[in-house]
Amino acid sequence: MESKESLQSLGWRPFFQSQIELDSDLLPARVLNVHRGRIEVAHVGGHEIVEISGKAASIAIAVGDWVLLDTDGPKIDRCLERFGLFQRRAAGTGGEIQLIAANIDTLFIVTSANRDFNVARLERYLAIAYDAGAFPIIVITKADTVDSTSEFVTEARALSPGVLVEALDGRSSDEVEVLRPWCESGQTVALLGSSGVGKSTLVNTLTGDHQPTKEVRDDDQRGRHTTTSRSMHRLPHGGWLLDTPGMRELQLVDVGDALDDVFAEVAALTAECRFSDCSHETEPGCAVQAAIESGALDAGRLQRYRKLLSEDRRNTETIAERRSRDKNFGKMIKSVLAEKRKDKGGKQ
Ligand SMILES: Nc1nc2c(ncn2[C@@H]2O[C@H](COP(=O)(O)OP(=O)(O)OP(=O)(O)O)[C@@H](O)[C@H]2O)c(=O)[nH]1
Ligand SMILES: [Mg+2]
Repeated sequence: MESKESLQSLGWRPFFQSQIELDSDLLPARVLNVHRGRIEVAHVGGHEIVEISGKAASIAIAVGDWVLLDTDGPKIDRCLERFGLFQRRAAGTGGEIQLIAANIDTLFIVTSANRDFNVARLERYLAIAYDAGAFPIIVITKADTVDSTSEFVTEARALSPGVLVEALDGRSSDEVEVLRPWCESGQTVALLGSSGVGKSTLVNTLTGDHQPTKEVRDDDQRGRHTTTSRSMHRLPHGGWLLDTPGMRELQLVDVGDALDDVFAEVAALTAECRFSDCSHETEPGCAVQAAIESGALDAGRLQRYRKLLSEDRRNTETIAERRSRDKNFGKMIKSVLAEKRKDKGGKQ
């Protein structure tokens, strides 16, 4: 068991404080791990494992959440509202939403200075970060393997207004130093990026830990995912770093406005089109097409924006549809039961 914690070092905020009643004797605790039937938490008294039972069984809890504990038991009383959430849709046909991580301050979007570098993927990650209320930083690893990273950096900086970009050798403690201000006490950081880009290497350099990393295959510069356990790591400066395999399956689900934050210049042009429902294809007075013709906007960027919009719509619509289907199914069951009752009543 680790030593005592302070609320500040666990990432406590006025936002969470405001959700607690004045005379509450419940204990706020940060969720470090979620297992089947139990969670691992940290609070001012230390770390402990809490069984999920009774009414808590119906509460959806993610790594990074704040819960309130009833200290005799201990039992989970409730989960505090989050300022942000990473989620995904489960694989397969069920497609329900799975919670991946909550209350993440900063997202290191990791890519490497090689064939992994892909603007469409980075734009998608940026939208996910904005939607989850996390501040994104694009980290380009393996800077030591190329003569210059300036092209990668320039391309990455052009993806969203004011986005921070750092190119570095993830194995070098000196170079990783630029990321430390985001890892100070009370800060929670998560990583997102394809397999083999060097996420665990960064975690190891930041924490001094020795998580398994994998040699990437030489032929295509890609790796296969090595990291399988979900966890929050303690950073030496007091922050928390979350390295979970679930992060790599994130999709756009109802990110809505976050796409307009990433593609701010496209969204701004859209407002200037003659028709408010302009599809930016053949309509007259289309500001987006005019910008492409004048060279002010890259046609590829518009295409990628459209693709992400339709992916978001598809995923979001399906959820809405599923909800309405569930509702209708519920109604149908009710009416069948009512019919049955009527029948019974009639026979008596
Ligand atoms: N030269 C160089 N190699 C690096 C750098 N970062 C990571 N590597 C190497 O790249 C390989 C893959 O790194 P990992 O840290 O395992 O990658 P990962 O993103 O955690 O991969 P998964 O856990 O599979 O998702 C390892 O052999 C690392 O040593 C870097 O900045 N420079
Ligand atoms: Mg890894």
